[in-house]
Amino acid sequence: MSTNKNYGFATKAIHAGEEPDYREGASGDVVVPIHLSTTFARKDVTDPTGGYEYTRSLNPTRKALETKLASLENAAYGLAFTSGLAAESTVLLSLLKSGDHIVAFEDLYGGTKRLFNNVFKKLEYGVSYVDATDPTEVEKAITPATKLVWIETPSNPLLKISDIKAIAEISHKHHLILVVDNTFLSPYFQKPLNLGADIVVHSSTKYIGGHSDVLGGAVLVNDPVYYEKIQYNQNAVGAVLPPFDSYLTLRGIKTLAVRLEQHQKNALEVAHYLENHPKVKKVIYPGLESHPQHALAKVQATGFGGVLSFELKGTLEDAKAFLKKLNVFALAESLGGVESLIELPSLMTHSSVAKEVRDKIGITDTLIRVSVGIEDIHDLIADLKQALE
Ligand code: P1T
Repeated sequence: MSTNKNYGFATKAIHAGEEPDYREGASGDVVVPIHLSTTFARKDVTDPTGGYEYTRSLNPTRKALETKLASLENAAYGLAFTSGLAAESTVLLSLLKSGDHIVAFEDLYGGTKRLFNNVFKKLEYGVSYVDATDPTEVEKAITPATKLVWIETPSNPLLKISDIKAIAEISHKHHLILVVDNTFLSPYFQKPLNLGADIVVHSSTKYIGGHSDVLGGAVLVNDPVYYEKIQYNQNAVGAVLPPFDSYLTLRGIKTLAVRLEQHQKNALEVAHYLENHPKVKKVIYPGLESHPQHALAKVQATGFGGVLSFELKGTLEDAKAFLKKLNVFALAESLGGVESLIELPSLMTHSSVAKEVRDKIGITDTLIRVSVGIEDIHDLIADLKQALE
C-alpha cells in the first residue's frame, strides 16, 4: 500500500513511512528495518546511494519515523531528536540570535524552564513568563525584541489550556513564531499546526513512544525555511535519534490511537473518583466540567488526554505518605507510558522551578500529578482508595 493523505489517523499511524519496498532486490518488509550502518557506500563520488551519506545526516529508520510523525501532525516536515529537550534546544538555536526575546507560558515542564533560564539566558536571550490562558497577557509581554512565543497546552503539571488559534493570530500580527509543545495530547487529540502554530515540539518519550522505554523528541513544521534551519543545526550539533530508538518509537506509534482512547477513559474515571473523595481538595483534568477551560479544550482538541493533577488536603508529609502506600501506580517522573505513574511536581519534575514561582502559579506542596495508564480501572481505583484511607 502507499500512504494516502486522506487515510484516517490509525491507518497512517500504522502505515505512513513504512510502505513495503517492492523494487527488484528489495524484500518487501512490512516493518521498516533497523538500519544500524553509520555510513553508506556509493558507486560514484558525487552520487550518494539513495541520498544516504552518513547516519547523522540521514538514516532510513529515522527517516521512516520522521515521515510517520509528519503524516500524523499534518506537517510537511518532521525531525526526530534524541530527547524532547534536544528538540527544543535545536529550535531555539536555529531561530534566535543573541538579544532576542521569548514570551513563554509560565506553566511549562521544569526542564524547559531550566533550559530557558539557565542555558539559553547565558546566550543573552530574554524570556518573559506570562499566564497564556489569557491571550491578551501574551500580547502585553511582546517587546520589539520578541521573536518567539512558546506555549504548552495542556501545560505541565497544572493542565492549563491556552487558545492556540488566538495566540497564533496575535503572534502573526506581530510577525512572531508560535511554538506549541504538544506532548500532553499527542497528534491523536490535538494538531496545533492546523490551528495556526508554526512549530510543534514533542517529548516523544511520552505518549508517542508510549511504553517508557525510549527517550526522544520531535519537531514538526510546514515552513521549508524553518525546516532547513532546524535540520541544518540538528545535523551540525548531532542531536539525532539513533536507529534502534527510532524503531522503538515507530513501534510505539502504531497503537497511539487505541492507547490514548483507553488512557482518556481511565483518566476520566480516576478524575471522577478523586473529585468525590473527602481527602481531595481539588482535581484538575480538562475533561471535567469543573476545569476552567473545559469549553476551550473541547473546541481545540478532540480529547482531554490521560494526565491529571490533584491537590490532597493536608501537608507535604501527608502527600509523601499517600504516595508511599501505592502499589499499582509507580512513584516516578515522566508520563504517557502504558503503566500508571504518579509524582510530586514540587519535589520531582518541577523542583528546578523557584519556590516563589511554584507558589504563584499553583504548584503547591500537596499537588500530585498522575499519568493514568491503561491497566484495569478497578485495580487503579482500588489502589488509590487503599492509599487514601
Ligand atoms: O524528557 P525529554 O524527552 O527531554 O522531554 C522534555 C519535555 C518536554 N516537554 C514536556 C511537556 C515534557 O513533559 C517533557 C518531559 N517531562 C517529564 C519528564 C515529566 O515528567 O514531566
